[in-house]
Amino acid sequence: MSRIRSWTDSPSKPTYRPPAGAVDTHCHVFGPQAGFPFSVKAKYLPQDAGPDMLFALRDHLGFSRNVVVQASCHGTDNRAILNAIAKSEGRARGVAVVDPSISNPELDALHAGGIRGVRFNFLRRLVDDAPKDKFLEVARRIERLGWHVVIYFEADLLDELTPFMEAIPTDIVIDHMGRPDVSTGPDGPEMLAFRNFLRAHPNVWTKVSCAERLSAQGAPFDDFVESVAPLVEEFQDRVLWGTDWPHPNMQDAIPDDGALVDLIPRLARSKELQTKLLISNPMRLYWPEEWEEEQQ
Ligand code: 0GY
Repeated sequence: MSRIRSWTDSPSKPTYRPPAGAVDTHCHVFGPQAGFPFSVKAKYLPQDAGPDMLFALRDHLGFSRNVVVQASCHGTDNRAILNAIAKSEGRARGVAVVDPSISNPELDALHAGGIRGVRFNFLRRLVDDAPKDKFLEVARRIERLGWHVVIYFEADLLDELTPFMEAIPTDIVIDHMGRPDVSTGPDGPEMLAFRNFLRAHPNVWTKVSCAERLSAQGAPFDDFVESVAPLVEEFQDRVLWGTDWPHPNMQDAIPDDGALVDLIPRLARSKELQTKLLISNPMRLYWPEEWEEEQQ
């Protein structure tokens, strides 16, 4: 497998300036491979995109913090994201992918390293298996740490996964809204099904991210904006935003990260909504102690 490159080295400077303290809640690191090898089960082999590059992009885009999500190419070896968190000077936290047989002391060590959630990935093109029964056991075991569960699936699985998600005792964050078809507007069948799911499940949050994957039209992503802005308004206390840098598997349509940031004021159409999306919501989930202290 040859190593692919799915990001640009020269993203534009966004016109929109995120408020001070803004959090990019969905990004990854790839390696660097010399220190942090990819999994033998990886479905893609990316070029190195390590913490220095991530933090340079964070600063360029005007963000303050990152939530680094374990990418499938690193399997259940979380050392690359732990390395990024350790180098961030307190400005990154992480979401791990764990082997269901992980011990409690190993979970405690991940917590000490800045991990605040586990990710369950149901995309067949990214992982070989997704054992719901074992995931559920993991979800029950991480509850004591105050973590949440991040789930990545595509819209055709929403109904099938609903009983599984209802059995999870913690908060749940759904990556990229469960990848709905945004081309049919906010009340198109998949967007409506997802909004109804959020209405019925107050412990479920979502990332309103990945216009570049979900838009049928491409930049400037009008279909995505039209479908997603009403969701941001309705669920304003349960939405997060992220760049998805370094955009795994997007080598044939590499997005401009600056243009993605410029979507934020179109999705969250007031300063108040932007503050919730970029600061209050992610801080409550990933830096709760710091957030509570700041509120006093
Ligand atoms: C994303 C999307 C993708 C990849 C991964 O873990 C991963 O490899 O999440 C994808 O290919 O859709 O959220 O980064």
